[in-house]
Amino acid sequence: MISRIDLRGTPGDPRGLLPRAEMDVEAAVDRVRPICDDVRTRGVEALVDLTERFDGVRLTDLRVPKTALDAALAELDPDVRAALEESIRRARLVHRDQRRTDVTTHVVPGGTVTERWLPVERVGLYVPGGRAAYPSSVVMNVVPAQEAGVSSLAVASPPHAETGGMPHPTTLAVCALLGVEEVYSVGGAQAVAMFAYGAGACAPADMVTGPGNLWVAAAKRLLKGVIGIDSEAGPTEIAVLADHTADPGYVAADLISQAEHDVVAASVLVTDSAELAGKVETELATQVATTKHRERVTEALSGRQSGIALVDDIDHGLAVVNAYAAEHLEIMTSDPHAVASRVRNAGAIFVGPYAPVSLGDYCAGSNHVLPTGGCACHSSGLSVQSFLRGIHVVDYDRSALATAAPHVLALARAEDLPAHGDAVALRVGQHAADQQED
Ligand code: HSO
Ligand code: ZN
Repeated sequence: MISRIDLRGTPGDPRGLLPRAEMDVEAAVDRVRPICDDVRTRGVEALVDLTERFDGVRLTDLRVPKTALDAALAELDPDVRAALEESIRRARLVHRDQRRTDVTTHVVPGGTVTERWLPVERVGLYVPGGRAAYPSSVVMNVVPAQEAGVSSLAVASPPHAETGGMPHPTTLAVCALLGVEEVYSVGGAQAVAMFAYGAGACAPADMVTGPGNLWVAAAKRLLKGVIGIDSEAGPTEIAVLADHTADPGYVAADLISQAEHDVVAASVLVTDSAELAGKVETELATQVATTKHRERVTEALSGRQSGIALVDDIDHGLAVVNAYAAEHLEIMTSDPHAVASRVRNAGAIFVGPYAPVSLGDYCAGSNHVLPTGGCACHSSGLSVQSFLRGIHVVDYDRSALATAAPHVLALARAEDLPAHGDAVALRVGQHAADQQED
């Protein structure tokens, strides 16, 4: 079911050797433009009409009442509640440590630059409905925002006709658990537009985060600039770098775990052991046969974006996985820590046999919103940093300015922007500015 990709004896540039699924967000942008325009011009009325069109319910009030949030929490399965509480606790521990302190640099006597870290004021979080209604993702978005100090946080999630036009009850419950009280029954591109432009009771947000389908991704791409966005999330990916010491049952289970998300999910094993490759194929056949979502898993594993890549040795494997820049990278080798220390590109690294991706998905304390599609070579997963802005505070007195004056003048001349120089010379005197230059 899973194909083999033989990379042995290909010592050249490893980029592009592992195939990837493609998602055409650009094509969807034109489709969501009228939806977003409608929300911008007609506000709540447009949201009500669009919700009826796409979700099949005509709502009189888009805001979920607090009583519904509390009721959903009261009805939450106690085991799920305990798991979410522990997941939140661990995530808080990790994300609290990501907070930044302001740093002041004394550049010259009397001249300082301070980097002041301030949270984004208002964040809208999109939570998908349907199959991808993951309470764990609500935790992964809300916790870093809260730890960053975001003071206003609103959630939007599509309503379900069966639940009286409310979002998924577990989504409501986890919002209550996290202390998020502003929740809207709005989904799709129109939810992103609501956060970007504001509508009715929902004030415009500075930033929108959270996973979503193609339409949500397209709306984020379209409205980026009007509103800040997190990274564009593509289908999930797992790469496992393993040698002959790896447990084939563990490797197969982990490949299946991410394939379970989506028919276009990518599950890739990179190994220098043909023996392990064979055993993993056998394990996959056995485990897939009994896994609940075997149809989806089979389609993902047999897709061109998944495969077992054979490499010459672990060094070669490292070059291949670094070039691939997987969202999740597991290292299952005899010396996983040493190998992990040489990874340059990955959304998150899972070291050794006891750190499967699904631990990170739910309860490691790490964030599971990670760069996909190779973006790990330039981007990070969601963190406190995602919700902070570093503002430079420039504080110079007259004599400190005088030390910079000739340099400002010289660069202003070089760029033919003499008024830039004049603004400095006016303060320290043209003579002083020129003199410093000599
Ligand atoms: N593996 C997914 C996140 C997730 N898994 C949510 C389970 N629920 C993308 O990193
Ligand atoms: Zn997952």
